[in-house]
Amino acid sequence: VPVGTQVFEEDETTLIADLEKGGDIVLLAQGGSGGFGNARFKSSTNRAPRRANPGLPAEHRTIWLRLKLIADVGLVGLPNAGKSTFLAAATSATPKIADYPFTTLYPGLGVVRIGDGDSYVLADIPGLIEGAHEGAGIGDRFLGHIERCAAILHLVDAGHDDVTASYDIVREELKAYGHSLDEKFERIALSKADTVDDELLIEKQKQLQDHTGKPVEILSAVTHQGLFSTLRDLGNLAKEQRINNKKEEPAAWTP
Ligand SMILES: Nc1nc2c(ncn2[C@@H]2O[C@H](COP(=O)(O)OP(=O)(O)OP(=O)(O)O)[C@@H](O)[C@H]2O)c(=O)[nH]1
Ligand SMILES: [Mg+2]
Repeated sequence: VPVGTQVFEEDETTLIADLEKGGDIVLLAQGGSGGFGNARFKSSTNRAPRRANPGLPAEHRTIWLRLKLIADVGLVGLPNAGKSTFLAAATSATPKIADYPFTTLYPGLGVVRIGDGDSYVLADIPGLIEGAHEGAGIGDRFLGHIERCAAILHLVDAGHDDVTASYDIVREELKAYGHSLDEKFERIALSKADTVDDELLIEKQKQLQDHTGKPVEILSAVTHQGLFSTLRDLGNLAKEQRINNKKEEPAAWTP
């Protein structure tokens, strides 16, 4: 199974195993024993034995496997915020990008390479809308993939009239989902900055900064404004977290 797979009992809630690192091994059901065929019972006095041994049955068990991607940084935002475009600009991933909501239907990953051979993994998930925790839109079913990220990059479309309202919708959904997603380190950026003129952009940046009390980056995946500094900051953060959690690097491992 891929790294990041969790194994649950048939009840879907009791966790049996959590395969977090490459090379983790767990035995879930003991295989049977093949038994012996009649040739095994052949001897000098009994050359055609009619005896055989049926062996032992294998263990049967129903389990659920749930995959949580292991990414360092997760991208969140409303549909059309430019998450997939950001992933495509930052990594060599080629997600589907289009000018309509819910272009992304499944999470996607990309590897961001920063200087000195360092790299980290960025995850793009489908957009969230108001009521996602109640199943609206694609719902919150992919938020599990963000649970293990060190940080969140929250993209707010700079073209929206009310950027603080757009921001709040996504924050509310993160909170409603639980699992401490709203307590994760969050980096905020106004995306698609090239579509708004500078004066208005600065005003929106100030609004969002005052509203959140956090710094707000100005970002354009098209002109690459703010791209590299954001990627570098997130990379440093991911590295710090990795050291804190003493998370082992996916070491050389072959199945
Ligand atoms: N001008 C400009 N357009 C952008 C930028 N980033 C994204 N877009 C456009 O915005 C639209 C939506 O971009 P996506 O990357 O598909 O948005 P998304 O957040 O992944 O959307 P969902 O997958 O639906 O949640 C596309 O038409 C992109 O070309 C940007 O920095 N500048
Ligand atoms: Mg997308």
